[in-house]
Amino acid sequence: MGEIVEKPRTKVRTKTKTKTQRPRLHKVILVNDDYTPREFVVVVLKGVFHMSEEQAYRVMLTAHQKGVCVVAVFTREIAETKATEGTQAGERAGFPLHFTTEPEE
Ligand code: TYC
Repeated sequence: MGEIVEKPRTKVRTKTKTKTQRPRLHKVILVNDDYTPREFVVVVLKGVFHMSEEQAYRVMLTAHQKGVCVVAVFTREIAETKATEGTQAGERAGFPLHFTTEPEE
């Protein structure tokens, strides 16, 4: 009588699985304009993005014909740095050359 019996308790454990997220990639986009010389665009693409003459020429021509061209994809930080480097190379030479970035879907 009056004996206290403790129920054995089942411990509920919440497992926390830590999944390593792959960083979202961002596109560097070359934007066409009417003033930057084609050869200058090619030089910048080769210098900043380490492209061959042929690759750089193709990307330049695509931007020239379509208005924009995806140059490469990187993590956000690197994409932004590369876009700034390309845009600044144009600025230094007095051209309105412009690169932007955009996150990939
Ligand atoms: N449209 C420029 C010209 O005719 C060449 C050019 C191509 C400029 C691509 C910018 O992103 C560009 N001189």
